[in-house]
Amino acid sequence: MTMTARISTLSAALVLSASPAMAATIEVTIEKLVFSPASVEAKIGDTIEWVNKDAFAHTATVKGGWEVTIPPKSTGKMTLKAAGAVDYFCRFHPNMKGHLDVAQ
Ligand SMILES: [Cu+2]
Repeated sequence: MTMTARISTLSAALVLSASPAMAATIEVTIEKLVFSPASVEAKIGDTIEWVNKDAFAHTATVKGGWEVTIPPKSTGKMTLKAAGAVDYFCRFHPNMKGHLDVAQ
């Protein structure tokens, strides 16, 4: 690929990511009691999909906020509706911690 082509591909990607219509689904894997990646950058309208590879249930729980249950060998989803930084944990395994940075 030429340098010019690389630059135009990059700028096209930046334009697309700036568009509110381009909502993404961001996968967070849970394996052996760990959220991975532990920290995620997302935008309002994006969906977080937790994929639980463990044989027992987990949750993504925000103190005083929302909670998503993720059954064993299954998935749980949530669409982000508010901007800001959010710390979450698993209700059953409080040492499991995750973080979302949600941009406007
Ligand atoms: Cu758990």
